[in-house]
Amino acid sequence: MQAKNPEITFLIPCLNEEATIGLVIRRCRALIEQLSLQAEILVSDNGSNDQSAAIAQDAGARISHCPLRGYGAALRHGIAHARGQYIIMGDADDSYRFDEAEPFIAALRANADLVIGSRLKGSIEKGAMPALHRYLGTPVLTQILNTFYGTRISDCNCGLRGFNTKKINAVSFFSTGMEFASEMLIQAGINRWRITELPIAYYRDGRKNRAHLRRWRDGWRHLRLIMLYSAKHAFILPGFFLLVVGTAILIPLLFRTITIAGHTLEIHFAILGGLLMISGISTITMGIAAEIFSHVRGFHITALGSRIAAVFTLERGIMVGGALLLAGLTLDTWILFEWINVQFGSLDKGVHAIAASVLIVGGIHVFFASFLINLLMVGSKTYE
Ligand SMILES: Nc1nc2c(ncn2[C@@H]2O[C@H](COP(=O)(O)OP(=O)(O)O)[C@@H](O)[C@H]2O)c(=O)[nH]1
Ligand SMILES: [Mg+2]
Repeated sequence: MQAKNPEITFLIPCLNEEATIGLVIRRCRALIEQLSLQAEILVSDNGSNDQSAAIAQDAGARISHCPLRGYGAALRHGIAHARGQYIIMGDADDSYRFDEAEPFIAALRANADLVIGSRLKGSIEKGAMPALHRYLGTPVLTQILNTFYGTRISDCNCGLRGFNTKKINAVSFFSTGMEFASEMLIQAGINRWRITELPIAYYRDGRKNRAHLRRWRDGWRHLRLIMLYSAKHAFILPGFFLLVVGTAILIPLLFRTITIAGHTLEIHFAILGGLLMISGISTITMGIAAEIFSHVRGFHITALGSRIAAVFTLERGIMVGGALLLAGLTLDTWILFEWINVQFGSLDKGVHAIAASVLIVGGIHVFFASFLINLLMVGSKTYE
């Protein structure tokens, strides 16, 4: 059954699935026979303490033992040990049917880098997927992934996938849990893989014990990974948003009194606007630091990160910080002269003083942040 130079590796991550693993392997074998495939069946066993490994072996699979816990760890281990030119992966709980995977093979042969199933565009057996996952969790995570990484899929958590072994081995992954499912799509998006989506049928799993997935913990792990890979969406865009909103509040107040529905906006709004501007500046600099860190460590290279790394130097950072500081001090000096003009009497320049403070504090922040960013670049090609 196990071909020497397989075209396809059927990869099954498995942790205590003795109720179903045999059946899942038989489905692979049925497809292999039906299509006369040169294939191997590889079970990446994650330290099962039931009969899973023995059953898998008897059913004709090759077993590789993954020492590290977690769905991602099991899959990465399996990918590293796969001999096939293409890999088709699916759960050991019989919720995906390998014997329906022929279109996956066709798509891989037609040069797709990644083929992913869609349960939402296909069919879902009653009771197979909780409503919360189907109508909220999966669509929301999918939408975020599509927006951040330019993919165009409909079911980011689908566990029936196929990929080109060379392509997947050319990128490095670090996640060990369920969030590996997202990391693969993030890499596919960043590296512009050719992705094919196929509607599939999803079935109730055949196991008696409860699912490994823990919805809130795992949902959060997906989300934080999606943020981690995109400094643009996690820092830079929110930072600009804060800066723009803060500016839109503070600047008009410098020039005139603003009245909304008979209420005059007092200095409190200027304070809010100013503080939003400072948090915007600080969030943007964190984003620049994150992009540069990711870039120089080769964690992930984005077009924006490359551009920032090419433009940023410590001296430029110092100049921007210094310019802000100088502008703030100039404005404060002007306020001081105005105060002298009224013989240190009462002066209605509170909003201007806030604007001056924003420039000074923002300048100090940029100044010191530049040294930190510079430190992150030490040892990289872009460091001068
Ligand atoms: N969660 C989890 N799943 C693992 C692990 N190792 C292997 N698996 C397998 O990964 C697959 C997916 O797990 P499952 O609980 O069905 O997740 P769900 O389908 O997303 O609810 C199953 O075949 C598990 O046996 C592990 O350490 N943790
Ligand atoms: Mg499952």
